[in-house]
Amino acid sequence: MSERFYITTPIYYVNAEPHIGHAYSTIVADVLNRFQMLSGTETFFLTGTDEHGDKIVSAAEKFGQSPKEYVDQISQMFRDLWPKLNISYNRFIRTTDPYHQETVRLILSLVKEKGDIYFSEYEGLYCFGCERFYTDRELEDGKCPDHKTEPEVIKESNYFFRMSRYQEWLIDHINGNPDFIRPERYRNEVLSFLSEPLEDLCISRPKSRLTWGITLPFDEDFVTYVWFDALINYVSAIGYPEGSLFEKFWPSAQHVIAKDILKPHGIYWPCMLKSAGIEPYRHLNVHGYWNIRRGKMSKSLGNVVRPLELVDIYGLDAFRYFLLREMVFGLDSEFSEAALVARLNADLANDLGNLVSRSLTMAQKYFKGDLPEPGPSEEADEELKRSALELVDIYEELMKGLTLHKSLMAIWEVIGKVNKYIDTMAPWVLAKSDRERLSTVICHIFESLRIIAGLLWPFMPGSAEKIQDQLSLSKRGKDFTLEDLKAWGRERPVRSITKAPALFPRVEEVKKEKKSNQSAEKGKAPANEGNAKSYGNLPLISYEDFQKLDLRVGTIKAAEAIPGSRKLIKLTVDIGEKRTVVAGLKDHYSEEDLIGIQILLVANLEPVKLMDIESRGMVLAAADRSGLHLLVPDTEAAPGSKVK
Ligand code: ME8
Repeated sequence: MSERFYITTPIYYVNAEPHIGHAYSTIVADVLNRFQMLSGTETFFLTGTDEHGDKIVSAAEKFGQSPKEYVDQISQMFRDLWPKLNISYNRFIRTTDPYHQETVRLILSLVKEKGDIYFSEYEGLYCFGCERFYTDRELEDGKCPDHKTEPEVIKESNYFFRMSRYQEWLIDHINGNPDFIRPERYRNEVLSFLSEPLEDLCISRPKSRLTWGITLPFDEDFVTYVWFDALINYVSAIGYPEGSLFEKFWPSAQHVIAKDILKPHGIYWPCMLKSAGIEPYRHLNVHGYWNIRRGKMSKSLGNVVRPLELVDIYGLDAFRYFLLREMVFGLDSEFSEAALVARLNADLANDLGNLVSRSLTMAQKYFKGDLPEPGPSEEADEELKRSALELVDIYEELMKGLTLHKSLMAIWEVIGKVNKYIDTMAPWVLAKSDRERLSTVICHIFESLRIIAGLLWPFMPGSAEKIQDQLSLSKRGKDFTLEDLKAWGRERPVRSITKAPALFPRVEEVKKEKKSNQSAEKGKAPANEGNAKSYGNLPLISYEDFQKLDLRVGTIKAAEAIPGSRKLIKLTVDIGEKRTVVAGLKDHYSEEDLIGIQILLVANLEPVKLMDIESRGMVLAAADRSGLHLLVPDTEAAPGSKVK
């Protein structure tokens, strides 16, 4: 194992607030980073935000802000989120940071000097969502595969990076380093892409069209293409070319990304590095998508899951555990709150939580919290010890191979074995008949738990440290290296063991508690009692008034832009009967996004004429700073179902 480890997440666009997809990549990087710490490696963990380009300008415009005001605000949302998810990064980079901009200009100059940049006129199909040109071959039914929109034809003069020059080198590099891009399916995808001639990359945008970017060092009239700018963050953040961190950490660089940005990372970036005379990164680790109801979670589809809402309800470590246990690294996963609850109750509350709690109770009850020395071992004790020690090696292999869910499965197998060992050894019987055996059994339980807690730390740092504390161990977290974990029987509790509250309350209890808190709040200031006639400035309505509203579930059958309108879309909605509804959604959703989804409709509003079209209903959506979010049933309901 190398002694250094450098891990990065994508730098996220600041055109939307963070969702669980962003949380997942960042938590994975955190887990891998913490695992390396357990291996005694010196690590560096980078994350940040990608702040230039068309997307950001249009997002800022929507809120009537300047790009700078806007990026400052959203970047801060990402920065504020990570500590709440217990992400222990070392640096947060922003592409608007002056040092980054200087490095981009330096690398552009190097690549130009090398003869790898030329000026040319180009006409191509451009997707504004992706901020890149597409070839016909890459489109699906003439549309961008990610945004499902038709790209626009753009003709302009620009600077190009001679990427084609590095095609053969890259194929050889990937073939010579089979784990350069992993898992294998993504390596194959990149190789398959490289089996066709590689086109050069357009790396500039004329300032006549876009000014929010880094000015090219060799032409004042152009800014740098956002991907050429963004990828360079991975070296600028550690002080390329001369910083000591760069020298120290770059040779061990690993990136974590999802499959949406495989091409820039698997093709553009190695070619850019090669051209600039920088060694390629070590590994590109690519994971799949979190989907919701079989569609990718995305802002434009309005189906994002916000991490902090889940953390508030279920607790941080249940959230981290669920993401890491549920997704097979590399494949897509379907997110469902019900699955999260099931895992929390079964794996965390039952298996792990109960094991810790019954062990602490026994230490208390039989030894007043002071663990004795173990007596001679029997076969069953040795077997448990073997399983726990072998787990450390198995875990190490699985973690190195990125099979994070299997590492957790291996830990849970041993948790199951310890629970079974307790049932078979029946310490409650030994307590009456054989105190020496009881000591041996309890010590084996505690040693196994010590190993389990240590291995859980990268996944659930908070809970692992709590368990280490409850076991009265002298060290916490990364101070227990894998080597330490294997030293069976060496650590002694540093103080008496006491009982502790449940680590993972079952979820019915969480919900009950939430409810009772809410009613306690209500008790303080009952909004609908006494003289209260309003919430804030809004007058209260009676239940009868509310009942006058006819709210229905509708399925959108068709969506068409209305010529001459910037905001309106004409929808055909099935609510048991077909309704035409005109809705101001164009700024937030494309027509393609809307077709097939279910919405909630106010079905008994008086018809109104908008752009000469009679609209018979109103679509419900929530509005916040980030835009509009359509309200949708959480599972499919029959069109026309009444909302109660
Ligand atoms: O692409 N499932 O930024 P971005 C899993 N700025 N992961 C997801 C996800 C989902 N549904 N949605 C997003 C960019 N992600 C560029 C990156 S890097 C030099 C520049 C995660 O904000 C995943 O890591 O669109 C994905 O690759 C990344 O967010 C895209 O983030």
